[in-house]
Amino acid sequence: MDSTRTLAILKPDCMQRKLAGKVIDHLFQQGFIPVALKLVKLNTTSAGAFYSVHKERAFFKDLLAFMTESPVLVMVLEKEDAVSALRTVIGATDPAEAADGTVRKLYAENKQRNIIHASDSVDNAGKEIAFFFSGKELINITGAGYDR
Ligand code: 3AN
Repeated sequence: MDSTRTLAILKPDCMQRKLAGKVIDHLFQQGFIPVALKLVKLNTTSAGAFYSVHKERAFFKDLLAFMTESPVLVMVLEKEDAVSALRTVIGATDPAEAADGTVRKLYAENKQRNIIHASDSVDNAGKEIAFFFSGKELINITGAGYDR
C-alpha cells in the first residue's frame, strides 16, 4: 500500500463558509501536494457508501444529511507518511480537543461540522482514493517542478 498518498475531503461546512482557499493554503504550507482534485456533490447513497463503517452509529443519519448539504472538494494529497501527517495537521475530530494550529482548531465548529475528512489508515487511504478517483486521474508529480 502507498503510504505517501492520502484522501482529504473539504466538507460542506468548509465550502459554505468559503474556507476552502484558506484550508488548501494551510495544507500547501505544510508540504502536501495535490495529485488529484475534484468537486463532488454527494447524495445519500454515495455518502452512505463512503461512510459505511459508521452505519451503526447514532450520528450516521445526521452525517449523511450534512455531507449532502453542498458540494465537497475531494483531494488526493502526497507527502512522506501522508496519512499520519495529515491526521496531525487536521487535529482531533472534536475541535474542542484539537491541538492549537490544527485545521479543526482554527476553523471547525463541532464534531460534525469539522471542515475536513482525512483517511485514518494507509489501508483506508487506498480504498478511499479508489472510491473517488481512477488511477488515470492521479498525476505523477515526479519532475513536475514542485521541488524548486
Ligand atoms: P474523523 O473524521 O476525525 O476520522 P470519525 O471517522 O470518527 O472522525 O467520524 C467520521 C465523521 O463523522 C466525522 N468527521 C464527523 O463529521 C462525524 N462524527 C464523528 N463523531 C461524531 C459525533 N459524535 N457526532 C456527530 N458527528 C460525528
